[in-house]
Amino acid sequence: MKTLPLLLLLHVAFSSAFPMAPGTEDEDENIQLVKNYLKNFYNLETDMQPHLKIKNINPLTEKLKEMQKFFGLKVTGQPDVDTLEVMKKPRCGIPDVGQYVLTPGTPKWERKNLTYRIVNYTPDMHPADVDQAIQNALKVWSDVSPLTFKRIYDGSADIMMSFEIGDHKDNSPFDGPNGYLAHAFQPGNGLGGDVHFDEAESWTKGSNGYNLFFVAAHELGHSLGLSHSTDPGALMYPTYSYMDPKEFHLPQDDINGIEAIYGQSDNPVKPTGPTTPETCDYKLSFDAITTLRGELLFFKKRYFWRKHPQMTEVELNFISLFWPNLPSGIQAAYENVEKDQVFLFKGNQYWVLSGYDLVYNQPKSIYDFGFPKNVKKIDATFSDENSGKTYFFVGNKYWRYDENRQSMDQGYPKNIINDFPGINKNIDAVFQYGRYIYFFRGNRQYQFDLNLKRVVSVMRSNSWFNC
Ligand SMILES: *[C@@H]1O[C@H](CO)[C@@H](O)[C@H](O)[C@H]1NC(C)=O
Ligand SMILES: [Ca+2]
Ligand SMILES: [Zn+2]
Ligand SMILES: [Zn+2]
Repeated sequence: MKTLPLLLLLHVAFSSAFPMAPGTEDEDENIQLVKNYLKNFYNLETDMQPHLKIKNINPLTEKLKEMQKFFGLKVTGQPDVDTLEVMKKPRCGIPDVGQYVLTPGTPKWERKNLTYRIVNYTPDMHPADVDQAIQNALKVWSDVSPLTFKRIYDGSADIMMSFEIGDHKDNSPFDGPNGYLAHAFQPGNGLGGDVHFDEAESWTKGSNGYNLFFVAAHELGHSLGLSHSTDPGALMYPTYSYMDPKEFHLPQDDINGIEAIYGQSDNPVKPTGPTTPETCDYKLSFDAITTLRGELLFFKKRYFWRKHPQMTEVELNFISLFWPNLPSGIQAAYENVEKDQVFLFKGNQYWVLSGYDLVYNQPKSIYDFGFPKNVKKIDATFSDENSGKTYFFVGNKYWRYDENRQSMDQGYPKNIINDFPGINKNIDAVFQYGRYIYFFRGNRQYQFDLNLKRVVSVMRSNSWFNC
């Protein structure tokens, strides 16, 4: 597992999120993984003598529950498939013991003018790119706080940043490739504020290996006094995720954290950042929805929810975690079940998944489908499994495409209202499930019967999430 590249690792994760047949994983290896993880990140005492165990309380189960609660997993106290999957993700080396955004005891810097020093470089990157990544990571925090960072080239800085290998004499040895990527110390003298990167990783300025900017920005959060956040969209979430650094905006959860310690930035415009959508928010709306091999994928901004209609669990993920080359803000999506392909649309471009894999990294043009040039984007789309016809909704009109002939049917576009009575213009998302078509607009969902040609039920958009 450890030597697999990130993408492969995540693909394994994707296909195993739902219960698998028992005995397909090495039991002993999993138990060791669980023990090590809980020891490292949840203070599990593994050398406790059996006779000292408190009756009826299994510390392993209790710590496991704590970990499951932190990650928003089902709290079972059992090392189930979902739990093992989270434990296998590359992550920051700092424990998750803090329940709150601030480090317990709220350590902080008493000065606002801090210094930093880049002690050494990694051979993986050009030194100028390392400097740039670190500078950008510091800017993430100075933009939203009264803190300033001045670089010094020798002597002792508040924040000493270095690449280290294995045991580097601070009681937190690194573990070779993957696993722990880096760690940092809370504000204070000596090691306080320092950031260490595991030199065994492959550091990059792009999406291969680990992006130094993201890891540095996260670790600097610890240097300034922040702990791990339970918000899966936060920079201070403990596991690594990649997105295009140019598209990165510090999430609101992290802004709230740093402001709670140091107050607001001196900038007259109050900084704000993206918030993570809440699964059970009754106002929740979606950008696009599609089926994929029996599951439902609900897209919104940088995120998507994954739901198996027969399972109660819902998973919120970053789009970029599974498909680094897909943009955020997917506007429409459909599945061609017969070909095992999913088509994802944004603006006048589309991407194709074959199963779970992106077929080409470069998008294609929607005009391939036969749209006229005045169509600039697709609002929503679904493909009718039975007829092999794909429906594209744009404003108050719809087009119908024949998947077998690979061309638009004659006589389109038509008015949506005439053929889908009760469905209005500007649809957010649509998908087919069983004999019904589900249309989404804002926080409303319209269950449409294709045979009866009418809406049979109106529900909240997130009715699929068992809220
Ligand atoms: C930070 O500012 C204080 C007050 O202006 C000054 O005394 C101190 O020398 C500065 N420290 C650094 C490291 O620049
Ligand atoms: Ca490592
Ligand atoms: Zn961390
Ligand atoms: Zn260290």
